[in-house]
Amino acid sequence: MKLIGIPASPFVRKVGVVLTVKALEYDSEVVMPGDTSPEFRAMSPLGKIPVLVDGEFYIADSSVICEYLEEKYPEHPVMPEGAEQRARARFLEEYGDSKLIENASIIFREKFVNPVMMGQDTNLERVAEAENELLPPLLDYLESQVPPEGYLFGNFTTADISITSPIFNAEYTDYRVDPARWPKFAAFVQRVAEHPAVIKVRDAEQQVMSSMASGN
Ligand SMILES: N[C@@H](CCC(=O)N[C@@H](CS)C(=O)NCC(=O)O)C(=O)O
Repeated sequence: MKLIGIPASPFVRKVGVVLTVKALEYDSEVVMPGDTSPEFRAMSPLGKIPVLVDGEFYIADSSVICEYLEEKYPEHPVMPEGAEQRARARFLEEYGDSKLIENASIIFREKFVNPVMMGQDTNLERVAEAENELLPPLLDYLESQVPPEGYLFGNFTTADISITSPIFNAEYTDYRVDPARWPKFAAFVQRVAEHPAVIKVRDAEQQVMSSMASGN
């Protein structure tokens, strides 16, 4: 299998973690978001990463990919049991993939991508807005959803990585979820970060990001 995209994308990381939890071997191919090559566009008509290639088959969109993986490779499930829990897991996945990424990525872009990778200025007002106004209500909601111990639904699921992956991007900077204000969610982020699949995927991501920073 091949996972296409830049590993620091929260969506690519999410799929990498699901593949790893399922013990599925895959190669990574670094493709930047918005790549215009006809080969990439043929696989990803919306121009977005990630794309998964599985033999002759390919498909884009992290949620679609994770659902495909769950159906095709049901061993080591990444969805909870039961219609209600599964619906709740999908909702939390969507919450992470939409509002949380939209706002956490402001910090990642302004304090990491722009200054470190692009040599551009950081918009400090935008960072302050994200940290003080946009993210707190989202973190309040997540604080109300995560358990004091363990994962969202017992076993580790796609929802667990979906609601933390955007935070891992913000953590490329000095940003951390404030444990004084959101103690349950801050501890949850830490627990997910310590899951063996997450450690493995983030270690590989670090290697790619370091070699990109050093130009190799
Ligand atoms: N719903 C998609 C969103 C993927 C997405 O937005 N990826 C970003 C990179 S993190 C991208 O490729 N953006 C390029 C663009 O929008 O042109 C998914 O879950 O895979």
